[in-house]
Amino acid sequence: MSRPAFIFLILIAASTSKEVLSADRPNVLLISIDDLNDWTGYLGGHPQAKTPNIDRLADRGTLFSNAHCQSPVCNPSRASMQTGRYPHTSGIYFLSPDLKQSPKLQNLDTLPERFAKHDYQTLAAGKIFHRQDQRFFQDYGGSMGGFGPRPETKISQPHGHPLWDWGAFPEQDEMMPDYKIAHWAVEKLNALPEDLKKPFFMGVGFYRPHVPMFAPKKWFDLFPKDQIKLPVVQAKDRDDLSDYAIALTNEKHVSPEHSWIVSAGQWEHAVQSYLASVAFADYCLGIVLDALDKSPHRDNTIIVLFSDHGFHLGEKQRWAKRTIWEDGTRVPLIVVDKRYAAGQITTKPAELLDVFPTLLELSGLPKDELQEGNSLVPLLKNPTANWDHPAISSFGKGNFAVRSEHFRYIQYLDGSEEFYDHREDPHEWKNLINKRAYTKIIKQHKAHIPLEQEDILPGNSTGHNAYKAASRFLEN
Ligand SMILES: [Ca+2]
Ligand SMILES: [Ca+2]
Repeated sequence: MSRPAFIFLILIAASTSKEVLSADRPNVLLISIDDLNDWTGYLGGHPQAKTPNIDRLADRGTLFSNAHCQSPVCNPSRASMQTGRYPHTSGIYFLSPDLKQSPKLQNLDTLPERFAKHDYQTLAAGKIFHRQDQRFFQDYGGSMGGFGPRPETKISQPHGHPLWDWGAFPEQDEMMPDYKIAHWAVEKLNALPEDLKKPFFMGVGFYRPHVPMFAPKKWFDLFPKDQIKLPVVQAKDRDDLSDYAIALTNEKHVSPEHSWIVSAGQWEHAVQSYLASVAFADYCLGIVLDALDKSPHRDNTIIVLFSDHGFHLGEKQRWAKRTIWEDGTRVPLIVVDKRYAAGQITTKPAELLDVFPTLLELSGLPKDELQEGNSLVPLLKNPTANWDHPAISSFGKGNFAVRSEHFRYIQYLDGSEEFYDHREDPHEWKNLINKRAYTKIIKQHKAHIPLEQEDILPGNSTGHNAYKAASRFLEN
């Protein structure tokens, strides 16, 4: 063959293979549920949780039952996940500043922007980022009202932050932003032709169970108040914590104090409201999954479901997020990809940070060596594969948790430490830091605390305030 003819054939082959690759690329459906802890069917965080749609998604893919956020509040968790950088790399540890204010993040692609660069159509509605999602998606359908309508007077907590309330409200599902977000996704899925010119990357971000824990009454009726099981709390659990740790996790926050919730007779009602809010968000998820299943894209769409952090409902005698204990960091994480076995559960530690490199690999996009997470594809292939990557979470510079398959190590800025053995202490009641039998394994965990930690970028947030308030327990 003459040389020009040979080159011509190569060019034809190259352009053809590029087209085939592009058409063959899987779609991505990224679903976020805000502030959802482990109160789901498979994770078993609460015995009464009703999440049939999260469960059916897990049945279709791989559930990461030991997955953790990198920060137990929305903004840093989502900024980290969407850029593939830890909070201690970006300096974004708290609810402010915005990710574009970090010199380390401002020039990076976010996850949807990376997909757009590789010829994906990107679209979303609701909350995927902490705010202003329209910056990152080609087509953003809006927040649809975000945290939703509120009654004229608060239902359950007369004082405090306006978002901190719970109870049956409003009357109809149709009035809820999450319902509208689900139906936005249905319309978009129905409008996508069978023969896509570009694969899609769709984000669907639900706002419940984030406060206000409101949902229509029928969702409350699933959990009669007189039958509510309360989280188990050990009275002297906090006696083995340092003053710094107690102050960091309990002061200067907008959530009510546990003692108030109990004395006001609101504990059962608040747990009921969270369960109802979770069940409602799960219902909205089901609306989207049904539409995908009826579409021609069912078998060529990777689905990732996650929550941005955990949530306390009385455990450790506190409420809401902002802790690096199990209740604060454990999140649902499910990856569905038809090329791997269905119904798998892996107990290996996973990080939300791993989603970015995982989706690059599953979609056949170029690997990004600067990503700080690890592709989870080896665990999709083999859920019991050797896995030497513990999950790292932080709440401000100097406050870190390292979660391995069986243990959690915590180190605070005051030098205090905690160590828990999840095989015998799932509630993290018994701090084993001084137990000689654990000395070696504690040292191995401690070695994962990052040596270099970016300073906290300035901002005004509950996290900044709590971090500052707790500093009175530091020496000097
Ligand atoms: Ca959140
Ligand atoms: Ca304890």
